[in-house]
Parts: sequence; structure tokens; C-alpha cells
Amino acid sequence: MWQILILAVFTLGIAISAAAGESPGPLEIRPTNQESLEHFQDLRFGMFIHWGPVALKGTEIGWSRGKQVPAGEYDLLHTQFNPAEFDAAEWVQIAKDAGMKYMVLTSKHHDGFCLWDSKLTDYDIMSTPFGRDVIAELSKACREGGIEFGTYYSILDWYQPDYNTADSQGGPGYALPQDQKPSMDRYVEYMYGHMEELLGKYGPFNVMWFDGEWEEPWSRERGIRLYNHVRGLQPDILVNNRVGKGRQGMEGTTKEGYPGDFDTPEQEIGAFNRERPWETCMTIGTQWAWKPDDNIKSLKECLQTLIRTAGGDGNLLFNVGPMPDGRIAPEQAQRLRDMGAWLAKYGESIYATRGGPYMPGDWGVATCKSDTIYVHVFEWGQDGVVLPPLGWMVVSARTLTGGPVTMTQGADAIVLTVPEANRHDIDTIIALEIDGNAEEIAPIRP
Ligand code: JFZ
Repeated sequence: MWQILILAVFTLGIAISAAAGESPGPLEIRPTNQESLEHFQDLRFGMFIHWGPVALKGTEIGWSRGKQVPAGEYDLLHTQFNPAEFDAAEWVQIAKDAGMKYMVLTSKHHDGFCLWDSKLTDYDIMSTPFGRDVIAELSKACREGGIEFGTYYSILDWYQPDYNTADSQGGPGYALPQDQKPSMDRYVEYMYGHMEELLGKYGPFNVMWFDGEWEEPWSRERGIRLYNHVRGLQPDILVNNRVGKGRQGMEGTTKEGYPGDFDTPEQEIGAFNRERPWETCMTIGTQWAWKPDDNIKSLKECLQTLIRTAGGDGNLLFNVGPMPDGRIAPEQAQRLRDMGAWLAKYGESIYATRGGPYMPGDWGVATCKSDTIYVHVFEWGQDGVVLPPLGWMVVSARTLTGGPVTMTQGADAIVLTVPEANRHDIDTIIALEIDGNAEEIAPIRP
């Protein structure tokens, strides 16, 4: 009995100190919600959106502040931001037409501007001539349209004077009162307040996608606490690895002992990895935010990026930067619809598949689902595609993309050929049915 009493007092003590925001005891990272993670992996393809008043300038979001656009000018762009053509249902429709299953919007980028009605700052969408809550409208449209919704949130904030770094420039007229020193603790409270607003008013989200963790004021401890805090607000949410200090380089893998449910390679396709979930984020053009006359990737590059990502067992978060008038540029929307038209035909070889068992190469990639392996061929060899044996019998072979396939299987190799007339410039897909579970075959290097 007395043990229970001691335990109760002890637990209460922890609860009180945690509620008071005191530094808690040992820093344990809450375990990942596996169900959420597996569901997320099945989605495979999402829309990333970088947007804010900077679209008026056509320069990069956050990074152009104090560079191409003087900070004083950048920080006042919101006073002219009036994207009258913004239609959340239209964005959701474009995502759906593209075959995307989720959406992640910048709620706050490095420039500190908030795209929702925040009670904690005036530097938000309600202080623009537009005056409509973008996160409210988009989260609602996503819910109605069957698209999962999450937000990007930058930890670093070059606007808030409390975010205390050498890079912090503060906004004009937003300096701290004379008697106040910048306080990272106070800034963290502000961020926690934002998490409560975002998840409380617009949630649930599928993902909280953090960024801007690399500067000096952020620490391993602060990252773990923020991860646990967000998971406490919504236990089934996923949080990317940029919440903590464990992300390594542009390949975006995570160091042992740091928080984050998935890795975040940026502007490159992640390496084949079935142990650790990952999501590549990549721009459709050359900039995250809207850039007039930007070079848009070809349909072939867009689709092969998605297929290569799936073949490595990752997700693709593909970015568009809407225009200052609120519309997604017609040429970007069209490219996305063309991707969707391909997915409408061949989506079974992408959604809810796992990468492998054949590892990616110049020849192409493989994806698989239960007893089927989808061989995606990009480049044909002299003798067709020559693959190592699987340890299982191939029961049947057919193309998804049309025409016959010839298959021979022996002790050393499986050889696949498709007549030249039936090969496709973007992807020729051959489905192999085997007499076992392809998802359980250890990766094979062709
Ligand atoms: C980050 C952001 O800075 C970028 O604007 C975008 O939101 C992307 C998804 O994530 O990307 C980075 C981060 C750091 C560097 C470059 C890009 N860096 O340090 O050079």
C-alpha cells in the first residue's frame, strides 16, 4: 500500500513540474505511433506548399530577407498581401488530380509570418488586407476533400526578437521593450502556444513538419521536449526529424538518440532504406516560394522522381509555390495533373507498396505489395532486364503499361524483355507474381 502512495506522490510531482514547464527528469523520447507511420508510408505522395507575403516579390521565402529584399521592406510585405483568388477547394482539387494524398503548408517559415489567425502575434494573415485565415480554410477543404493535412513550422524565426541569435534582426518597430533582454525560453513558450493554436483550432494534423533546427539556440533537449509536447497534444501525429538536432546533411538521416518519426532528404531522392521511414521534399521548379518564369521539371523528371522515391521505400513531398494572387500557377497545376493521369493508370504500383526487393539502379527500380513485384524499367540493356533470382518462383509476368513480356527464370537470373514498341520513355512496368510475400524478401542488389 505505502509503495502505491509513494508512487502516486512521485507521479503527481512529475505532473506538476511538467505542467509548470520546469525541466523534467530523464529525457525520454516518446515512442513513434507505428500505426500512423505505416499509414503515412502507404500514402507515398503529398503536396508541399511554401507560401506567404514574399510571393509578392518572387524571391525565396525566408532566405531573401535582408538579402534580395531589405529586411525592413520584407517585414512590411504583409501590409500589401491580398491573394484575392485564393480558393482552398481549388488547391485541394489540384492535389487530388495529381494523385497526392496529403498536404503540408508553411504555417510559419523562417521569416516568422503566420498564415493563420494567431492570438500571439499581429504578424499574421489577419493583419493583411486579405484578412482571411488560410490555415482554417485549407484544413477544412482538405478534410472535406479527403486529403490529409499538416503544417510546416520553422523553429528558427528571424523576426521574433526573443529568438536570440546573431542572425536575428528583429522586425521594424517590433523590438523588445527597453528593459527586456531576448529570451529563448520565452520564445519557446511562444512556439508551444503556436502548437496549441494549430493543433487545437485546426487539427488533427497528419504531420507536424518542423524545420530550422540547425541554429545555435536549438538543442537536443529542446528538440526532445518539443517532440514530446506535440505528441502530447495529439498522440497519433507524426513529427519529422527536423524537430531535433539529429538531422544529418541534405540526405536528412537521423542520428541515434534524437527524435523524429521519419527522415527528410531535401532536393534529392533518399537512399534505399526499409528500416527507417523517409520522405524526400523537392521543388517542382527551382525555388520553394513562387518564382515568376521559373523552370519547371519535365513530366518525365517529375514521375521518375516519384517512382524512384517509391522504389527506395520513401514518400515524395512535392513542392509548389502559389502566386501572390492566391492561385497555383497554371503550368505547375498542369504538370501535377499530368502526374495524376499517370497515377490513375499505374497507381497500384506506387501507393501502399514497399520499395524493393530489387534495389534501385540506372536500369530502374522495384516496388512490391504482398505477392507482386512491380519492376519499373527506365533503361533497357542489350538482353532486356537481367535480375538476380528471388529465392521464390515467379508464377506469372505481365505488363501494366501494355504489350507482352517474355520472362525466363533460371538458377542465376530472371530475364525480362518487352518489345521495343511497347517500351515507354518514362516507365515500363512489369508485374511479377511470386509464390511468396515479396515484402519479406531481403533487399537484392541487381
Ligand atoms: C529548409 C528551408 O530553409 C527551405 O526554405 C525549405 O523550407 C526547405 C524545405 O527546408 O531547407 C534548407 C535548410 C538549410 C539550408 C538549405 C536549405 N542550408 O543551411 O543551406
